Amino acid sequence: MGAGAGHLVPAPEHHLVDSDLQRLTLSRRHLMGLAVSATLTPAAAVAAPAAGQPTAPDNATPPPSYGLGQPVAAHPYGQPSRHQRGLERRALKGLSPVPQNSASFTPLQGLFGIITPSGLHYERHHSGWIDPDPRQHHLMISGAEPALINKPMLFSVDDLLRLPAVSRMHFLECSGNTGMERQRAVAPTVQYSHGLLSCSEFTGVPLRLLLERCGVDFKRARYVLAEGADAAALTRTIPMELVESGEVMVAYGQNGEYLRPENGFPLRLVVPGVQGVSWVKWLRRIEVGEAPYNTRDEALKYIDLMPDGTHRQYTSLQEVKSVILSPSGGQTLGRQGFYAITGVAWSGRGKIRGVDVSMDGGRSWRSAQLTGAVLDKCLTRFHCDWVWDGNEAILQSRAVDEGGHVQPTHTALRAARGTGSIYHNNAIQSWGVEQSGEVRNVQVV
Ligand SMILES: Nc1nc2c(c(=O)[nH]1)N[C@H]1C(S)=C(S)[C@@H](COP(=O)(O)O)O[C@H]1N2
Ligand SMILES: [Mo]
Repeated sequence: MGAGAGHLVPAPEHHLVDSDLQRLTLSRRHLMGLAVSATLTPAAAVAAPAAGQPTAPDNATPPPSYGLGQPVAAHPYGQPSRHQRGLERRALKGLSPVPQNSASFTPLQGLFGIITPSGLHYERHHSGWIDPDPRQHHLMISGAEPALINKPMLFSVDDLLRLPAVSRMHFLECSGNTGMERQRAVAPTVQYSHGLLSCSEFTGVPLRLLLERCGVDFKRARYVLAEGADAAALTRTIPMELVESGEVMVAYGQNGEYLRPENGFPLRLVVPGVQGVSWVKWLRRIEVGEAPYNTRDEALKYIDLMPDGTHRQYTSLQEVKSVILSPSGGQTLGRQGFYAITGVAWSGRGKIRGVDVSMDGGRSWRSAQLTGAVLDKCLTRFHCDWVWDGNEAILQSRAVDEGGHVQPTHTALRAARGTGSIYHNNAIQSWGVEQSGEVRNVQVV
């Protein structure tokens, strides 16, 4: 399968395999046309032909259908096109010896806009995913001491569904995302470098509302402990200010339907802007207390070793960050000419103010266009036009949020945090474009 003129060849996992092509009973000419569009990667889709290039006859549109298509409800639950192959979450071999305590990555390089389809949301489980019966599942809200709460309560999922709901779009990022890239460029594709990142519309009940119903003493109870129903009994402390802001939500909905079991069905905590581990899945218990809980998941893990030998604990915000998704690692530029560089930016502190893009490894910058919605603690899509002259280039993006926080270089991040921690790497990502058109993960220091 050749690259169309001016087109990007996607990373290997997005090629149709030969046996797929053989099953298509079309003429070779149509096959060629299909093969290019059939990969359905954004890379192939967004790269416009070089200006003034006539459309190649090989890309001619196939004739329309003259017969009937498939009947309605052939798939009661719709599926992606059979031509969209390879757009899957993927696990890294060797990341963990146990697949129940591991992670799978979202294929960011293949997504449009800002929403992650639920079936492609990344996964991070500490003891495997479970699928609790929503008729049995409950959320218990109690106090570390009886005096902190007037009326401890047990909510069924039905109880929660009857309360006024809110729906909000937010990104969810594991604090270990890009952790492998702390020292040097490792991951071959953006799926593996940045794919512990997804974005959904979540629907649920603000936790503040539930705590108010329980008569929590907000003066004394300044912390909340959230616990999951999985065997890991994952527990995290959430500061009460976040709950009082109204942003923290007990969610049951994701992208218009119930949460997927992998993502916490029937209930999960949504803590916008905060690292993934605090978004407790299969949420079964909330306790209010006067002090942070210092649980296993916040004492032995999710701490950052600083250059002076101390640990940063309770680091929770996901700082301003961005990444170019196309062109990105593993893809190949087919020929010199026009490319629409595109990617996503996000900040746990609020909205994205702007994104700059560099084609020369950070020597000069151009401002990208923010396209689509610019929402609070949500992925924001950016685009920047580029005419590749066929020479080596290093593509970078640098986001700034509404508070003026700027995404750092690796050098700046190391100066501030040293090299001992793996969490919270929000450094500028570089993609090296070679003369051959191959795009590789490189690190610019
Ligand atoms: N109960 C429970 N909640 C959990 C986890 C878990 O293993 N168990 N993993 C956490 C971590 S580390 C992350 S990054 C997110 C991942 O959410 P996702 O699997 O929906 O992407 O869930 C968090 N909540
Ligand atoms: Mo995580």
